[in-house]
Amino acid sequence: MSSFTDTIVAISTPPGVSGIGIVRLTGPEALAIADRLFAPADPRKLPSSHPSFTLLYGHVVDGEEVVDEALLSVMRAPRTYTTQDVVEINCHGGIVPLRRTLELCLREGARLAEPGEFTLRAFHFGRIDLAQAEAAADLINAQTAEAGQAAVQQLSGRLSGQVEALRTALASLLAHLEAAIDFGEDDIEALGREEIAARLRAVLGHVEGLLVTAEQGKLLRQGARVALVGRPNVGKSSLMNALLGEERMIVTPIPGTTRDTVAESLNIHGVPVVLVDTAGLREVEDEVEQAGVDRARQALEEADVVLLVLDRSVPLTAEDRGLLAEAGERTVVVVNKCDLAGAWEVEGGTWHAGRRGEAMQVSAKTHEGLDQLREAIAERIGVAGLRPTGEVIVTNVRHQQALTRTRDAVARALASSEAGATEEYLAEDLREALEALGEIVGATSREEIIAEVFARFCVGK
Ligand SMILES: Nc1nc2c(ncn2[C@@H]2O[C@H](COP(=O)(O)OP(=O)(O)OP(=O)(O)O)[C@@H](O)[C@H]2O)c(=O)[nH]1
Ligand SMILES: [Mg+2]
Repeated sequence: MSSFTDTIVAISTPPGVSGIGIVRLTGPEALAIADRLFAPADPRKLPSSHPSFTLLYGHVVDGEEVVDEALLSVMRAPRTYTTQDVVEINCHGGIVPLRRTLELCLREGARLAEPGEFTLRAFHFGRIDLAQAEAAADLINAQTAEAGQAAVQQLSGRLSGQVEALRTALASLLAHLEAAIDFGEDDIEALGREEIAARLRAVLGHVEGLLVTAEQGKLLRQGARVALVGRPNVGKSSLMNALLGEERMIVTPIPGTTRDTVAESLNIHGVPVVLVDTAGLREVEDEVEQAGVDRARQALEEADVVLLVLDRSVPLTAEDRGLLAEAGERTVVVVNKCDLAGAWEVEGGTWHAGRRGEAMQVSAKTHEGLDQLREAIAERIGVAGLRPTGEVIVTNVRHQQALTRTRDAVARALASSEAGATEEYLAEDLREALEALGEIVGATSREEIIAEVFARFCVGK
């Protein structure tokens, strides 16, 4: 992915059958290549002589043979996605017309684009910074509207703007310190210690504020895993169906119905939640069921939140008590079948099994208590403190790590400054903070970081 001067091509729409599909070209030869494989309906209107940001109607042709009827978008440098000439060929969205059009572009001199290479060019030519490039991938991969909003904010440069403001503040402070080091404090108008500390504190506060949003960002990006566990027949699969709003799982009165773990996604207040139904936990001889029980145990280990399901209509068993005894921070106790007469009591929202704890009373059958259960899950995964969409949220682990390094370096500088250390000490920490901030927007990123970022992209973006 080193050359930016050749012309690249990719199918930008997903494989499969659709109304239209787009073959996208960018680079110095994009228009010339389009001229050779496109026969405009009006022969005087060649792509290369066509004005920017217009559509051209005609046919993709291989010599005499018509490959497809198509609309061509002509976008001329420099105000394009990549800043180079871009041609998008809107074909019919089938595998054959798209592949043949792609092959014609390759034959006429284009090179197959690597994943993310269009966006890499936008970054390389300075139209967007690294954080904005990552936001393009995040937007494509967003699974909820809220995650999409966070990506849009970042794509528009709002996070980058804040990072740049921090870099400017630190760079100006560093310039003062370096001047003081070079010329001595007497010769220049040196900043007082108080002023330096105040400026460092302001930067630190801002960085910490951004880091607080990273927890929320992690939720929007990765979501949370919620496992339904319990002994057989308590209604785990019924609850799974009720929460999903569809009859996804087989439900029967026979204990041991679910044999494997099954994961489905659910949107809770904008956070993508993966809900995992599991085989009922019990001692078994059956080899198949045992394998299911092992998987259920594993799902329990991996979950961010564990819904421990109990059946109120029959007395608690030794298995229930055993699971209750294991209940930890991540566990929400769910007492199901509360539409039936209770065989044991849940008093004042607590369960009694040697220990006390909060319990949610629900019915998978009547859906009673399901809203409260959703809220309890939301609270456990930390959705409660979500910021309104539209604010800048740090959603990227790479950014979070760079901000953490920035925070540590600025905190060290602040401590040195308060301890009366020399300018050299302070300057060293500020340089590190600047370096870390620069990595977010790509100003100081090494090649490997950049390559890693773009490897996450799909082909054609
Ligand atoms: N009345 C009533 N019956 C329920 C409720 N939830 C589940 N059931 C019934 O309980 C039985 C077992 O339900 P499942 O959802 O298959 O239970 P499970 O925990 O997934 O069981 P395994 O897959 O065997 O571990 C079925 O007959 C359900 O119809 C409920 O809230 N009220
Ligand atoms: Mg089941």
